[in-house]
Amino acid sequence: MALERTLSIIKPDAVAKNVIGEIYSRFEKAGLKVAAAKMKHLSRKEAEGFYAVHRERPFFNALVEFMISGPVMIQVLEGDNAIAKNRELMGATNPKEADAGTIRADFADSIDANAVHGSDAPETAAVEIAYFFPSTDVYAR
Ligand code: IDP
Repeated sequence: MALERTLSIIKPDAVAKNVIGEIYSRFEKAGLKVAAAKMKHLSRKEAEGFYAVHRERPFFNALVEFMISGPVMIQVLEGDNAIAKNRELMGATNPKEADAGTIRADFADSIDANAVHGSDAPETAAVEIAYFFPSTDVYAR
């Protein structure tokens, strides 16, 4: 098993629903440790930069608007196979297709407001972690 780090974001809808603790609890029960964390209200520029790979997609503007609609909780998760494990906990992008018991099945309302973000590969995880955290703010667990 590979010890990995992944970037997780609890999106504005889930922060507004007051389920940060419930989501953290799922990370911890799955063996993922919080190695860095901060709450932040993203600027438009920050959200556009973070989702730059989706710039040409039809949902890009809606996604950026949503991500700046309120504060988000951003964390680095560390653990064995952290990237895949977090994606498993999150469930499918569209909550209607998410398996029962996943974060999106339980807390997301729509494909736009889908509660959480999680990196999808080691390369993107490294880029996304560095986007929000200087390496000195990430603590080996
Ligand atoms: P992921 O968050 O499950 O990795 P991505 O395909 O990377 O999904 O898309 C990033 C985000 O863009 C999604 O979490 C969702 O909020 C939004 N999104 C993706 N596809 C659609 C869509 O078809 N309509 C509206 N929003 C979408």
